[in-house]
Amino acid sequence: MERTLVIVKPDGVQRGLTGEVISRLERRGLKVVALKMMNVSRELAEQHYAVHKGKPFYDGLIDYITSSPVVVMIVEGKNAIKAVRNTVGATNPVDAAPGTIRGDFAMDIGRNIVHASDGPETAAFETSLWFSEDEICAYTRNTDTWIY
Ligand code: RTP
Ligand code: MG
Repeated sequence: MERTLVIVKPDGVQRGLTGEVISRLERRGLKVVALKMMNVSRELAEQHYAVHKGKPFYDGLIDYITSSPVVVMIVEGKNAIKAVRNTVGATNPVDAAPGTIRGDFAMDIGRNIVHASDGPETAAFETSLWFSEDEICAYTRNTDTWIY
């Protein structure tokens, strides 16, 4: 089982798409094991987006992610990192396939609704950056054997 970090970004929360995002992940068969709403401090935003420091869009990205509350969660499943990235769709919504979250609900690369970890190292770093161990629930659902 893999765990990955998913954030419903400020535009997703403001547009009332939090439930839609969670619902799509849950219906796919992924399991939410941690979940909270929060305001993002600049310090946390800068740690989360450290790899993008110095890029032209960095300052705007930090302003955006700290502008209004986010809903952040850890999602678990077999190959969860890849499964979530594929459900979210391409970074630029105009390139995202219809049927993906970004392809169905977004228009602009700077307002693309969702963040999802892009690989195993990033997922490990991001899940521990946003959540403490005691905020994560390990549990069995009685539907799990119908998914795998
Ligand atoms: P995310 O990290 O949010 O899941 O998105 P991603 O992996 O698909 O994209 P990434 O390359 O990590 O970029 C992080 C976020 O920065 C914004 N961005 N703007 N050229 C631009 O204006 C530009 N490029 C990236 C997007 O909000 C992207 O999700
Ligand atoms: Mg990324």
